[in-house]
Amino acid sequence: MSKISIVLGSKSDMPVAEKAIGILKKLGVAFDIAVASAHRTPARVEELVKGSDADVFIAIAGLSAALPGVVASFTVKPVVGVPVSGALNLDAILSIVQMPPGIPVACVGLDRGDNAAILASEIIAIGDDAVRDALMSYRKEQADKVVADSEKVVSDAGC
Ligand code: RP5
Repeated sequence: MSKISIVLGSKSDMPVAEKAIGILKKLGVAFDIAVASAHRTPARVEELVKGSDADVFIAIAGLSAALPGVVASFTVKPVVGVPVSGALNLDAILSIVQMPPGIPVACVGLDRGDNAAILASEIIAIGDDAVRDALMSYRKEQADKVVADSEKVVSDAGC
């Protein structure tokens, strides 16, 4: 059973999805992944979302990024949208951020598949101690790296 379902608007969004996959594997959160376009295969999006046993969706899309909103239209489970960079960048960001009232989606930064996976895992962690512990360990790992980086900077500067 998947806790998180990742939906990509196109196979070309895979580099962003890889960031999410890396985090979910690190945290030990079960996930599934599929390509389903809001514009090219709307019926497939509906089928995937309505048939999913996941608790949270991550929807990754670029350009006129309707996918997160369309996923949200078929479920009351949380949806985290990831805008994918392209020629303009603001197009995808605004398409996700500016959802009309009533059907919200969360939006992380441009290409931030990693943050989408962390946010989705934090939602799962509300009712899952193992995921909460994995998130706490990851936070500590990041803090330890900052301290180690600082020590290296000081050492390299010869102070
Ligand atoms: C969006 O259009 C996809 O999410 C992708 O980011 C973008 C380009 O898609 P392809 O033409 O590469 O399939 O729907």
